Amino acid sequence: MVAAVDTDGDGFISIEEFGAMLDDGESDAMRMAFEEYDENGDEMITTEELCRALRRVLLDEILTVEKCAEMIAGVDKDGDGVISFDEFKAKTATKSS
Ligand SMILES: [Ca+2]
Ligand SMILES: [Ca+2]
Repeated sequence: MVAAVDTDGDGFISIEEFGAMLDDGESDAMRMAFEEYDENGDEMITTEELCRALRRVLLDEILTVEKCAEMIAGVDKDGDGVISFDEFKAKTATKSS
């Protein structure tokens, strides 16, 4: 455990190393959440993928593609019409703080 976290090999876990370990745990959880939405694993969440995932979770059959596109647009910082992991991460981080 110590060896795995102790990146500079001095036998002690520094605050920086400890922080890096926590960060990894956090992005793992986010990665898993992201993969829930990203069905084909291409690192992008499309409107269709978001729609399908939300219908699965909310059991909301009347959730429209337009509504999903709106949600995508709210997260989609670079405007390419899909949500990348970075955009997803940024959105999740804002929400939890
Ligand atoms: Ca995808
Ligand atoms: Ca984007």
